[in-house]
This record gives sequence, C-alpha cells and structure tokens, in this order.
Amino acid sequence: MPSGGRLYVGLDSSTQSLTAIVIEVDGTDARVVFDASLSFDEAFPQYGTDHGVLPSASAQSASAGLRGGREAVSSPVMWADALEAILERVAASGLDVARIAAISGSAHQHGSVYLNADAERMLGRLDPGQMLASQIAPILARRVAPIWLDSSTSAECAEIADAVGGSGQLAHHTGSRAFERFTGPQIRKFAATDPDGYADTARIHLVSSYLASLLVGGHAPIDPGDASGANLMDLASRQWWAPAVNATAPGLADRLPTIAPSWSVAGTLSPYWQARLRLPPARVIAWSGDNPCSLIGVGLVREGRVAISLGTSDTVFGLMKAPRVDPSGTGHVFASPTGDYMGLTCFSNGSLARERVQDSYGFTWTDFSRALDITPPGNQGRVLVPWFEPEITPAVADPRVHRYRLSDNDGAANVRAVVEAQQMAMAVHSTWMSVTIDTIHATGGAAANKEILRVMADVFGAEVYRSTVSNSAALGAALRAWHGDTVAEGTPLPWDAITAIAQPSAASLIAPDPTRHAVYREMLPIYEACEAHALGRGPDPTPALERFARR
Ligand code: XUL
Repeated sequence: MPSGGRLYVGLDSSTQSLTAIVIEVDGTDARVVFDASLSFDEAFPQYGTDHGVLPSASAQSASAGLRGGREAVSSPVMWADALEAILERVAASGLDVARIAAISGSAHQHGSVYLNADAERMLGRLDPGQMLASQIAPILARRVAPIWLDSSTSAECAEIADAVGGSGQLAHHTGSRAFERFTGPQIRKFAATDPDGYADTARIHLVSSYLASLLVGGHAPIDPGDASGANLMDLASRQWWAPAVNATAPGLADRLPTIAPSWSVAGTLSPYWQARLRLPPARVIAWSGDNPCSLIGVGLVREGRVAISLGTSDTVFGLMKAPRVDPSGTGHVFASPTGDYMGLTCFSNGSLARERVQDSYGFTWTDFSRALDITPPGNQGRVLVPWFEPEITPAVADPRVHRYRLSDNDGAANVRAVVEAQQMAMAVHSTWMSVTIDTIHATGGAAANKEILRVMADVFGAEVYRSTVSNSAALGAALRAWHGDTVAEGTPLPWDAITAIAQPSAASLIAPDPTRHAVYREMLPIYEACEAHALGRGPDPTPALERFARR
C-alpha cells in the first residue's frame, strides 16, 4: 500500500439518494476527506422516480389496487447506475485511490432484489468496456424491487404469523412481528402473484447484499443486521429460521444468501472496477441496513447510550446486549454490527406534528422555542395526544388529535404539549428495551432546537448531546469498513476507538434538571393513561390530570 493513511469508503443507498463518504485513518485518528451525494430523481430522470420510488403502475401486480395498502417499488438497475456514478466521483476526486483499503455500505432496509440463474456467472465477468447497468438488466428475475414504503402485504403477514404459531412466536425468534414492509411477506406475495417470476429467481438479495454483490462480482452474503429486517432470521443463532423460511415461500431456503458476520470480507473490488475506474482490489466488507449502520455512525456502541432522531418521523434506537423483544409488537430488534443487538421504535407523528402545531398558531421557530421557554414542565396538567397522521407507535389507523384540559386557543401551551407528548411517548414506548438510558445522542432537523432537547433531557433524566453527524448511515458504513479491515488484518480495534469520530462534542451537553425530571416521573403514568383513553382502552384521565395540576 502506498504511503499515507488508509482510506475507507462508506456508501449509503437510501430511498432517494446515494452518498459516499471517505475517511482517512492514521493509527486511531480518522477524518472525513470526501463526502458527496447524488439524488436518484435528479441524476437519473430517465427512470421516472419520485423521491426514489417508481410510479405506481410499475408495481405491475395483477392484483394491484385490490389488495389494500400501498405498493412501492424501485429500480435495481437505477441503483447499479448510481453505484457506478458515485464511484466515478470517488475515483475522480483527487484522492490517492490506491490507498483505499476497504469499502462497505448501508442500504435502506427490507427491500429485495430478485436475480436469475445467470447472475452468478455474469457478475463474475462484467465487461469493463460497458456500463454496469446495461449488464445487470438481463440478470433480473423481477424488473423492480419492493421497498420499505410498501404496505400491501397484510394478508401475507397474517399467513406467515399463523404458520409459525402466532405473532408472539415470530417476534420471539425474528425480533419483530410480521410487518408489511419486511422482506418475508414481500417474497411471499411475489411467489403467489408471479409464480413464473419466482420460478425464474435463483437468488433473492436485500438491497445491501445486492450492491455488495455488484462490487465483488459474485453473490455476497447478508449481514445479520439487515437480515433481521426480513422476518426470516433467528436472532439467537443469526441464521435463517427454518419455520419462517418454510412458511414464506416454497423453495425459499435455496434462494437466500448465506448470513455472515457484519465484519466479514465479502470479497475484493472485482476486475470490473479495477479496469473501469482504476480502483484497487480493496476489501469489500459485508454491507448492512441503514439502521444498523446509523447505530455505528452516531457512536452507539454501549448499552445505555441511545439516539433519538427527530425527523419526518421520530425514532429511538440503541444497542442492547441481549435480544429483548417488544411485547406490544411495535418495536423492532435487529442484530447490531458490533455483534450485539439493537432496539428501534419508530413514531410517525414527528416533525409533521410539530409543524402542524406551529402552523396553526402562525408561529415561527423562534416563537416555538419561546413558547417552550415560558411554559412550565408538566404544562400544568394539560396534555395533547398528537396523532395528526396514522401512528406506528402505538398503532393508530384512524388518526385523531386528543386534548386533555388543554384549550385549542392557547398556542404556547399547545407547543409545550406536543413536545412533551412526543418525548413522553418515546420514553414510555422504549421501556421494553430494558435499557437504563443515561445518554442520548439527538439527531435530525429538530435536534437543532435547544428547548426541545431540554424537554428530552428532563423527561428521560438523561444527558443529551447534539450529534452533528450529517449522514450517519454513510459514516457508519465507512467506520464498518475500517473495523472489518482491522479484523481481516488480525489487529481488530475496539468499537470505542473506531467510533471516536462519531461522538458528539462535550460542549453540546444538555444535562437533565432533577426537579424537572421529578415532575415528568409523576406525569409519565398519567400520559400513558391519556394514550390508553385515546385508544378507547382506559378511563378518562382528567381527574388524575387535575390532581397533578393542583399538587
Ligand atoms: C426500518 C425502516 C426504515 C428503512 C428506511 O424498519 O423501515 O427505517 O430502513 O430508512
């Protein structure tokens, strides 16, 4: 290897874009030396995607529209085009690419790519004189890939759960009850609605293992982190779980890739990339899903430290030493790239709910922050249950906003109420992880708002740091490439050293206030009672809120 630090490439194929981050490592010092993204809609208009999703006619299901739920598919050929375009940019960046020691990647979870029997041979002899995408089209057994936005498989979810002995049994083994977007139910639907296409399928990849396969020129393994988004992997053994595989589709066991540890070397960059872009035969470390990669990219490598992402949806996720499963069936357990586990709970009423409240009072974000500043913790027993849109956690199909002792006319109290409700819901619905949360890394757009983070710190009674990592999945992939390379060299580095670059600055700390935390400890069971009442499962919480307000 030429002199200078080793370079590690992390790619992130998200729903809408492909990002590449390159880090340079000297000893245990790492720094980002390249960061670029391309948007699928803008860079490849010929595919006609909207936010990365093909127009609905492309779903081409004989029964589309009859099954209920939305179908959402994207194009594996477009992803190949994007892979080539972003690696061209890395090659042309001026970096000394001969120093690239390893490359890994992240992909949005649950999506699946169906390859025919020619794939193995064709991937092994890609012609560097031709574009990658043109050589991929002939090896697809299905032109499109269903992705995580697809919610059209409720019938298949019920059939799979029934066949394995119920939702509890499926969740106990695979980490999640059956979810429409998960890969197993999607495969079952394809096998039933297009039996010829399924018969033509020799290998089903996740988006992550498909893209890794394009890099190594052969079928790459799936890592346990992404495999746990399939409703098909046994968490304890990190291998395919035969009862679920058999319940999903006939002959599926022969069509699934092997599962290999997240730090496995899947191969080296194939002769195609070496000849076409003059890249070196760098190690390709198994790719993983975007959530497991983000876990690494925001530095969550011990139990007790979690991330709260405040984005379109709000998400709580963190490392778990043991695979504890959510009995309510809303949270997910995935394998973590560290060899541990991770819990993840998603709330759909995130920014959207904050913006609805902000807009309805004509507030700017400064007004919004001021409203939090001038209202007291606990909001004098005034509560909003903010289900503006269908909610994932808890499951609410018919959305409605519920107000308890809260007047619609009081803008400031409504601002505090929406923020407190979101933080309390996250605290209540992450207790299934049985993790004592002492530190929170706040990410996403709304993490820029200090007052929101103050409510977070006080509700959880935890130290909150603002994470400044802008693409945690791509950074996580680059760090995983570094980790996998050190394992392959026989000199593995501890995860604390690998993720030092991802740790937020000490200056961003917001410490919890013990008095305010005590208020929320009292309030949390009352908020749970408000949710139960709103779901039609409990008595009116108003008397308890009145007692709370008078205390
Ligand atoms: C997780 C999920 C999404 C996708 C896309 O279960 O569906 O987070 O991974 O980001």
